[in-house]
Amino acid sequence: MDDTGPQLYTVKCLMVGPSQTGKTSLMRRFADDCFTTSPEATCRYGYRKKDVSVGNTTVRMEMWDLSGDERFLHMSKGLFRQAQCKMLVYDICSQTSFDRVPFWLDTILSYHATSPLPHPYVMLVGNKRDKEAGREVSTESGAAYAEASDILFTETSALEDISVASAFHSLCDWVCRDIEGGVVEAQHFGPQLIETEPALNDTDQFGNCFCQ
Ligand SMILES: Nc1nc2c(ncn2[C@@H]2O[C@H](COP(=O)(O)OP(=O)(O)O)[C@@H](O)[C@H]2O)c(=O)[nH]1
Ligand SMILES: [Mg+2]
Repeated sequence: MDDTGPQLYTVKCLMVGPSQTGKTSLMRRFADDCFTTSPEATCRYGYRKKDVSVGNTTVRMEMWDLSGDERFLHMSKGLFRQAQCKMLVYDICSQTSFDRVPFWLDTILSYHATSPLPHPYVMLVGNKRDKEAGREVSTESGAAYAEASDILFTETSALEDISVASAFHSLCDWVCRDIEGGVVEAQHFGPQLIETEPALNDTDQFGNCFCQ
């Protein structure tokens, strides 16, 4: 029995991917258990947090929701560097959004190149699974891409609350498994990070609000 009591890790999870795929909706469904048909467009980023239990461990998941507008990606360097996990979201009813997945994964990997972590901890998410009639991307295509890229995969519906919590939980499980297995040092998820906001560098300052 561990006499230090329950562990508490902080995991920052970046919501990335093209616009209109449901990043904000997934975050809100998970954190607030709500859904709106017309969420406000994401200006630069949004933020939520939620505690997740993994065995005797509590993971405080901080979700940072990025704008999907690729033109403003360079403003989010600090968030890419600090977030240990990423949820890469496309819309199963939009082949165009799936076609941008490699771009977003390359971006994640380029920031990960200088990270001390062994993995970029990415979950590929095909959202809007409730709209089967409009499906343009097969489940097999999503799964095959994820397997070839060594990342997790699931399909979700923020609208109908399908597999949303389990997607976030899977990322937490992956991190906790790696900490327990000695694959990654716990200090990267340490309690000292609790309540901290990302230290934004010069290019990360708000300035204008880039709504899309
Ligand atoms: N049918 C359906 N619509 C969704 C789902 N998730 C999001 N939407 C809708 O898709 C649009 C874009 O969602 P939003 O969360 O703003 O996407 P973001 O730009 O990636 O943050 C909004 O009209 C949402 O109501 C879903 O799971 N199913
Ligand atoms: Mg958004």
